[in-house]
Amino acid sequence: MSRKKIALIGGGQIGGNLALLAAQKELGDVVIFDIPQAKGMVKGKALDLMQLRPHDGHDSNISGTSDYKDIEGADVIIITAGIPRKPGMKREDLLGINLGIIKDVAENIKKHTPNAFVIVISNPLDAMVYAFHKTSGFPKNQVVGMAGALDSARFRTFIAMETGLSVQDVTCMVLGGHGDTMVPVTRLATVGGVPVENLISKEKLDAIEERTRFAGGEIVKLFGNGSAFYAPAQSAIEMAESYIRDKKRVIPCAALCEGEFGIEGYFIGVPTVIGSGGVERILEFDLSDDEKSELNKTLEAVKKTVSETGL
Ligand code: TXD
Repeated sequence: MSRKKIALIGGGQIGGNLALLAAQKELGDVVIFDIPQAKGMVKGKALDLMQLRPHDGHDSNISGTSDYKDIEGADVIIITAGIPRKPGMKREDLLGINLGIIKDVAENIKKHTPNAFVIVISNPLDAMVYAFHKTSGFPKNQVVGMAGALDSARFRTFIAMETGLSVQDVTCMVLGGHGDTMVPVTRLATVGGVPVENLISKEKLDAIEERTRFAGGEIVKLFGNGSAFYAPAQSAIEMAESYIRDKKRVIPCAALCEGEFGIEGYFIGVPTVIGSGGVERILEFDLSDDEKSELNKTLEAVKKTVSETGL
């Protein structure tokens, strides 16, 4: 059986880490695509990663290109094309520039890899994955946005840091848009099955929820130029691996809701089953009144940004 092929559209901070992680997990051969001005960078990153293989003992082929023909046959596409935030910017401020980029990328993906499973990362995420779907015309099971996996990982991290317990045993989810109105579902968070309310005070939990909502901006401020890239890359790789290995992982992802949670026609963070069929199912559950209110608030924020795409 031939190796799978993963094409990374955008070979910057996240793209480079995606290539490293995909190769180390032996998910398949990796092609890093970028614009002609960045062709040298992605060819250099690919060559550098090829030279890492003897230490890792894997044989994935890694290449860099600015020619869309080189992505043909890709099974998975991961899109980070676009600009990241600078301090003081909201993710929504990136729409003006990144929307044009995503539309161009979508046209090329439709032409060169019409059957690929597409994971969109570029911000503002919920609007960018919507724009990709509208422009490409891909079926909803073939298009998903990465955000909830990262936001939930951040939530888990802060809970583990507060309790001093293993992050491996922290389970939780963040629903909704990838923005300041995201919804950490604390009611369902546990450490080894023990509800977090039994381990952390309400005031500390409120602070953890708030830190989770603004965790991206916290790193943007520290960096001064650019945004997080290690955890975002790993988050997307978990989604890609679940597709490639048909793992049926349940991961909070921006999936197209058509009635789920009472949402119609928008990509937003919901518990998503990812397997060889791509987005195979959205798992629903009853929300408390407060959670419903928070989900409506984040949905309104998503609707506003999506409306600005004009799609
Ligand atoms: O959870 C999430 N979804 C977010 C997403 C987490 C972190 C970062 N988030 C967003 O991902 C961020 O706000 C950006 O919109 C993207 C990519 O972030 P990254 O940090 O990787 O940005 P870089 O390092 O600037 O890389 C972007 C690359 C760069 O090499 C550009 O040359 C390239 O995108 N680029 C393109 N590639 C292909 N095609 C086109 N048209 C193009 N334009 C730029």
